[in-house]
Amino acid sequence: MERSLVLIKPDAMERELAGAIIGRLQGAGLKLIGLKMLHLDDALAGKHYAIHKEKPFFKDLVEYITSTPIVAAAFEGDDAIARIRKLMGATDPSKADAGTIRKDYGLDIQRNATHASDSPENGLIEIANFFKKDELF
Ligand code: FUP
Repeated sequence: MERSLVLIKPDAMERELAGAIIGRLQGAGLKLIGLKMLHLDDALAGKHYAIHKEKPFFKDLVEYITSTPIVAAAFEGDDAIARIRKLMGATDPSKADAGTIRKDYGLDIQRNATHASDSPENGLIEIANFFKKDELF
């Protein structure tokens, strides 16, 4: 069993897509084990995107992800990391496969609707950044 953090990003929140995106993941057989709405502060945004700290887009990315409330979800399942990333599609929605969440809902490489963890290890770390133990079921 693997676990992945999924974020519904500001562009998707503004277009009321949280339910549709979570529904797609549940419909694909991923188990929802935690769910909350929150407005990230700079500290949590910086922690979540720490790996991108030196990238030229880091400042914009933190500004963007803190711009509106978002939804954070924790999902669990066999091979959950690869399955969720496949359902989401490429980072850049214009390069994402047809039928993926980012192709259908993403606007551009920054406003790409969703985040999902990229490894089982990061899934556990990212979920722990967003959820207390007693918020996971
Ligand atoms: P992903 O794992 O698909 O979310 O993509 P990355 O970890 O490579 O990038 C994390 C986030 O940085 C992306 F969701 C969007 C943002 N990003 C930019 O804003 N500009 C870029 O050129 C690359 C990534």
